[in-house]
Amino acid sequence: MFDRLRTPIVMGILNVTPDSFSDGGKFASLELALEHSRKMIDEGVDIIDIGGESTRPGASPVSTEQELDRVIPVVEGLRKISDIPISVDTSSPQVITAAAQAEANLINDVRALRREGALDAAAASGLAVCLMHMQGNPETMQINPVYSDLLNDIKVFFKQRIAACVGAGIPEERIILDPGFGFGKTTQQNLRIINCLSEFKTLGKPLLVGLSRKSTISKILDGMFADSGQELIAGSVAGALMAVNNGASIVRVHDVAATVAAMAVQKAINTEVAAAGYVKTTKMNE
Ligand code: 9MG
Repeated sequence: MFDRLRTPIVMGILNVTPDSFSDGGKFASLELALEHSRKMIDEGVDIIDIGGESTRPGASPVSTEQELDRVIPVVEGLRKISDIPISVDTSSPQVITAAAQAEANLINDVRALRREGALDAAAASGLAVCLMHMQGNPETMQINPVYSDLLNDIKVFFKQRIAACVGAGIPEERIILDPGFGFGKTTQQNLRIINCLSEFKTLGKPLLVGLSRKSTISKILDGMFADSGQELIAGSVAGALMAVNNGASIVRVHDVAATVAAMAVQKAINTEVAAAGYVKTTKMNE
């Protein structure tokens, strides 16, 4: 799936929850979702991540029927108009199976295939999987998250989930890892994860990072601007660049055009350093 793609890969977010595309009935939501997909494709997105369950802190779970109803028509509709790689953001075995039938390419599971039946459904689907680390569940995860050793705890979790996937028949090369920025982590823990992504690179899998418009970014910017809409985008793009420079292969973003442009500049600078063969020096401003 990723062979034809440049790295780093920009994954565009397509939320099909009721709060994301305001009402208007099913057809209107499908049309709006496809319109937004076309926009992201025009802006240079590499893969579109479609999700029908809000996983924001405090969010309640949705039923399987609701999720199938929201997500699968959009996957089918998008596949009809484009061969863009499609990721489906789900933890549900039924949605995994239906997504594969609708010709999705990747299952992005914030619960790392821990829900009953998800591992077997993912293995049977033949799709690539993204295993995300989350401490707790979306309803409670931000209430005082505690780790004995943040990076090591996440690494141990990854090793266990990789072993479970391989045991269920998912080949190693179909596995992507995500440390779960914002999922049961404090602001400081989130920042540490971005600084220490190389710790997870030792597991030999592509890393996905999603920090777009998350509360850690808005907390950093809090109080600096009267209206922080544009600044939240700029802050998210800066975070994505840092993640890529520290080893992320895929960034999950809302703002595709801004991220693609920023990454083009980043690539030019990084390539010049590589081509000229000198060692970068960092000088702090005095
Ligand atoms: C669905 N979703 C929301 N945030 C996410 C993140 O950071 N990573 C992944 N893989 N999925 C996410």
